[in-house]
Amino acid sequence: MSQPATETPAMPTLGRRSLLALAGAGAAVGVAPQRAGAAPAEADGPILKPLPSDQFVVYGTNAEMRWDSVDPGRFRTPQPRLFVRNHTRTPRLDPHTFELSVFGDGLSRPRSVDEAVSLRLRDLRRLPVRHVTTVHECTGNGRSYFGAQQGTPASGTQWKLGAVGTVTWEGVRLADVLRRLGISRGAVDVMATGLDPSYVDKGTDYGPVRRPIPIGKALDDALLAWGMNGRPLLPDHGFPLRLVVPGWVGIASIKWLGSLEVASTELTSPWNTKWYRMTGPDWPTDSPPLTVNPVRSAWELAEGTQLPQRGGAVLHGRSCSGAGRIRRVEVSVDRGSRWERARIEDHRPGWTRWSYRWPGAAPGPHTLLARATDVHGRTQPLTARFNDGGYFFDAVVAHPVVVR
Ligand SMILES: Nc1nc2c(c(=O)[nH]1)N[C@H]1C(S)=C(S)[C@@H](COP(=O)(O)O)O[C@H]1N2
Ligand SMILES: [Mo]
Repeated sequence: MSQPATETPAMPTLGRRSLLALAGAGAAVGVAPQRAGAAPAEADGPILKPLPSDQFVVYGTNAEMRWDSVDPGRFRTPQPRLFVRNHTRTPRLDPHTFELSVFGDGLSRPRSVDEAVSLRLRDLRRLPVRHVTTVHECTGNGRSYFGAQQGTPASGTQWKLGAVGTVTWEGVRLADVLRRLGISRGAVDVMATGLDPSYVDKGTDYGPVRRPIPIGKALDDALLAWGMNGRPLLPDHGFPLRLVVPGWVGIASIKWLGSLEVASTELTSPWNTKWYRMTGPDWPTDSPPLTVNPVRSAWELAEGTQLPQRGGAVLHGRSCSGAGRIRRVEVSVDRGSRWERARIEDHRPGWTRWSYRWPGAAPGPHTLLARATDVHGRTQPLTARFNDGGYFFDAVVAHPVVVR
């Protein structure tokens, strides 16, 4: 696809079988959710796609995109270049036997796990197909700057700013699936559970990666996606099916989606009680689970890039917000005394590319600052509020350059 259509409904062509499956009747009912569909092959690493060192920085089971490898002319992040965040490892799943189980007491006809409706990919593909462009970003993006810039390191993957991308997903609206199955008026939460191996940390087995979202978000714009940028999902990004929760913390978008529980009560998992909430001395003990991503900005430059004494070079960067588009980007080359407007290059869903004409400077070390503001007036502070998990580092990052 050449243009990122935000919403491209195709004609609904519901065959009889899928109507039956999506109505929860007939042979599709009564199959219990299956745990991990395939054991990882011995030789597999935690990430299956190639991670060339000029494009990625690898941290164990995770890998971030190098901003200096981004092509300024390309709006979307190619799937092979998108960051990967795996709690354990990428499973190899068979799309032909793949089934998504849907159950819970929030369905209009409540179903136990044993009575779950099983949906095949072909059942889902009969619903209206949507293409949605989103910024896909990890909650911990920028975490390393809690230490590097604020002197208060937070434990967890020491991402710089590359745990983000903009992609166009292909799939069906979760609302279309749930409405056809029938949801009760009392539905509260939808728990999405992955088929990757259980997450074990310091001797504790937390079970499979899973996190609930409120029914309102589920019915608003959540997608069940099988494609990215016109291709099937790569295994690392959730093949054959993942949840996509636009604008929200990356953890909400559960990969390798094995089951959905629609519940009439609030659901919890360690991923919304223990992690992905603000905790620490500065936060109340009952801080809610994190949802909408903050505003962040990055330069498409390596740290320590050489810039010319004489001005004129055009520098590029991108900014994004989980809440909507970016309205304004300001740049400072004098550590924040003066801010100038960057030139905004995109007015479409996803992140915003911008450019700035380097004015030139005396030889020596210098710092570039970029600060974005979204359409809701949310902007980037100079200091991010510390939290134990190192989430939501949204402060302006001081990008070092050298003039010679
Ligand atoms: N099943 C499962 N889903 C998951 C994860 C995971 O480890 N397992 N990681 C989450 C996190 S923390 C993020 S940021 C995104 C990363 O998606 P990506 O690897 O496709 O970029 O997936 C989320 N969904
Ligand atoms: Mo994440």
